[in-house]
Amino acid sequence: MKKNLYVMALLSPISIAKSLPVTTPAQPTDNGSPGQFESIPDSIVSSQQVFLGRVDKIYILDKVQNNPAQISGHPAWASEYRIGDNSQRPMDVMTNSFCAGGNVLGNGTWLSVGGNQAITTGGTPAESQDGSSGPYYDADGRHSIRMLTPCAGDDCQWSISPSSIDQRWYPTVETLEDGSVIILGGCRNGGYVNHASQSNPTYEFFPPAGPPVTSNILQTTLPANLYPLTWLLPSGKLLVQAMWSTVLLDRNTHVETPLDDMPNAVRTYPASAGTVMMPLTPSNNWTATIMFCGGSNVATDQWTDPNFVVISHPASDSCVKITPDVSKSYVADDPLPVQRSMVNCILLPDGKVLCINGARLGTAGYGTNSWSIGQSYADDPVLTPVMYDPDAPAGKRWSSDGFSASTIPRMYHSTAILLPDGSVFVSGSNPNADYTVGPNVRYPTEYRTEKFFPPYFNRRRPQPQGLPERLSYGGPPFDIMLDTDDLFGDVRNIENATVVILRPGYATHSMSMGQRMVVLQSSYTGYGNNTAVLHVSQMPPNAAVMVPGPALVFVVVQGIPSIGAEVMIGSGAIELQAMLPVGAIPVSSIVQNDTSVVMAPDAPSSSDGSSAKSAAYPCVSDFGDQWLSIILVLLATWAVHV
Ligand SMILES: [Cu+2]
Repeated sequence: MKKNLYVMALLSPISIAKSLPVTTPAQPTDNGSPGQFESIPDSIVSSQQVFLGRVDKIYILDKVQNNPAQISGHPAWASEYRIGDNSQRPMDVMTNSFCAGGNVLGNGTWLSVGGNQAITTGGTPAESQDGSSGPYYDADGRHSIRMLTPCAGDDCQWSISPSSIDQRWYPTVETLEDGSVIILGGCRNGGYVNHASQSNPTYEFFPPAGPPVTSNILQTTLPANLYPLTWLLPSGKLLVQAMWSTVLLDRNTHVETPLDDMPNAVRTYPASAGTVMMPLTPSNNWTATIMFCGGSNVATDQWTDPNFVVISHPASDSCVKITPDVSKSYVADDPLPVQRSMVNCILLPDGKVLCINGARLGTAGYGTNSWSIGQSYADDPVLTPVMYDPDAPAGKRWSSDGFSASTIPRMYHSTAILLPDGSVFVSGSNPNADYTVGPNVRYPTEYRTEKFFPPYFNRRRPQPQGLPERLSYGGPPFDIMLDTDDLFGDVRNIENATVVILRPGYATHSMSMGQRMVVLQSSYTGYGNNTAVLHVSQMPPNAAVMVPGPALVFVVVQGIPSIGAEVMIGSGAIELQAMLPVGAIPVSSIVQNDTSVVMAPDAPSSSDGSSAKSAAYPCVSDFGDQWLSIILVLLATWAVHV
């Protein structure tokens, strides 16, 4: 038996990873302290919408306003922020991206969808809507699809899609299995909340696939149904949550199946809860659970009541979860330690969720009311992040232990997004109709920008070798090599190592459209010299688990993530994705010494039910002399037995 194992090991084909382009992460260049904020250079436009376009580039969109940064002879309202040296360049996005939605197509092109009409100073409508009116020279953004394919150099620019959408302000954008997007909801002309006279209760697709389809939930959830909270589920249905209602939407038949009403608080804008799909993992069989935390308990008729003093209305601390492909009911989870509206919940590669920014009083939105502060509808900013640990016992899942507070209030129009080094980029906040700064402005147009460093940040990071640059749905497995430093000197740490695919998404208005994390199926072969190989399956053969397009891949050992590397999920094209048979991965084992193999107690088998028998074989040339010695030992053992 032993001999057969070794023979098969030696005759196994060299890892597929060796034949594909691979990347090897290193260590963070930043010396950030865990739990702390660090100031980094100011953004040149206020960060209302943000996404990570490449591992080294952040793209920021603002609304049209009098930003000092100029482009094409007018103020800029978009920019590129280079992560390595914090250099920035203004970008011309042409149409008014105020309160747009966004996401990434399966080919890696990012979209910023919808927005406001062309405006002039103070947000008042411009004389012309075609971009010919100063001082901002912006065109109507309400029908607009702005497109950007990120680039390594400085030559990529935003362009406007020739096909326009139905007029939408505050739409939601969710990417689908073929890499196209669905665009849902919004209103035609803005305002604090939606109204029947200007609601757009429909959804449509891009690339275009027919006229907009009317949606019942969007018709029946006025007024607090802007930016409907929407996730593609592994079943292929969409969870749509707006005001108190929840449905499963079948976008092919247009049937909406009601689920239970949302308890405790409104989560949609402008209540603006933090929302996140929890990691999809082999142990939960890639089943989606969505968490909603915070928001605001405002009655349906209260939103438009002239006596509603928004700024003194306390936010909610309630957290609930739903697993919509399994159950129609919400379940309560540990409440937030502090009530919070406008909170951004960020998936960290270790599977925890960092919730950051927001306010204890009031909601999103702004205006000139007797009670507003400046124009802010929110007050009492919550400055300390809080982290959710899904593996902690009930009652102990939230913690801010070791976290310092920021000094910068970040409320309406603030953002946060995960960076490849595992830190969080925190920027924006602007409850003002136009650029507003000054010593007496309590909640200004915010350019100050920070990084927040989660607890793992200053730990020595795994430097896995063999990370693929592309993943298929099903298909042959690949190998990732970890050396003794990556395993913190103990081969047993391979037992909890995971390979994580994480898409940070398009962050705006407390949402991260497209944010998702998938843990790949894997097994391992550990060696007596405290090195190991992870045998890793490709993506599960279901594009609704993780839609095609760019993402980050991390290897996490003992809760410490590597630096994230860029990986393309699927074909890189907007098309029906190929679903391949799932290649078997070997049974997990640790080779204790020269002559014995110890089988792990509950080694995984491949998802097609077969169980591989061979140990895998590391890439010699990629990994150095330690593997050569292992091979020589194996050869010697084999020779003795033969
Ligand atoms: Cu907004």
